[in-house]
Amino acid sequence: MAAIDYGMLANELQRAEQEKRELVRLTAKYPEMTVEDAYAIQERLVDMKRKDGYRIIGPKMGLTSAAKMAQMGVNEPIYGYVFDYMVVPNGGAVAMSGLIHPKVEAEIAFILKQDVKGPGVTGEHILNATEYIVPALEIIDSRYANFHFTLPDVIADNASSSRVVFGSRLVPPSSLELDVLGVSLSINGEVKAFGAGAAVLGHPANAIAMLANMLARKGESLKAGDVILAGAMTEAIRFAAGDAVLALFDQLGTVLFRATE
Ligand code: OOG
Ligand code: MG
Repeated sequence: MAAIDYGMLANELQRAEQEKRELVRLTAKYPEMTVEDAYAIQERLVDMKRKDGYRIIGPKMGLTSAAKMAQMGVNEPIYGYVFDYMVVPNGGAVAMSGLIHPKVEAEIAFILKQDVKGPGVTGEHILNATEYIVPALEIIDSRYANFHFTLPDVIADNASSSRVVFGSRLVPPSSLELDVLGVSLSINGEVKAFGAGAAVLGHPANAIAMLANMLARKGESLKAGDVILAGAMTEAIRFAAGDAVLALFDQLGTVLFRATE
């Protein structure tokens, strides 16, 4: 059996993103790949992006809702990293020519005012350490053909991170009840999906707590100023050039982009 070369596989994933090219999932060739191997590949990929001069906005959680786990056929949450080059202004354009086969999902993001270090972190700790809640649309773009992957594949691929649009309204968490906060996701005025905060591990703060506890395994922590996506509240929806994509959040306002050629 071939040994797994983390650096080489990270490089393949990086090139697939840059060249907008689909890859066959890594586990087709390396069926023995573990979750630990996959995070080691992700770490190499993240290092490559940093060496290219890109900055991390924050880590993100993925596959934190039943809707997403069922859609992707995967049964445990994962994390990845969102970089500055992925951020699109609210109301801005997402060019399809820069992407492979993107999908969009509605999310809640947390902006921390304090560092948070696991293990033992709870949702309540997270709410106390949060300065603002901000609504978001995440655009995911798996580098694997047809979004077909297993858990290690999607971890290695930085949890399909590709673009993100943040809303313009920042609200302190004390004035929100995030579990009952609802969202609808529409394309060209037609509602495609809807959900609520509770879809994300019962409460989106639980997803951020889980992230802090997962990062603690490698001695890392969440940092003040991090902007952290809690994971999709809805299933992910395909869109096409010409589409206007809008998320309408209770109390948090709208997040919107237009897909262009
Ligand atoms: C993995 C990314 C999942 C989320 O919010 O659940 C994710 C994927 O579905 O391709 O970002
Ligand atoms: Mg997501």
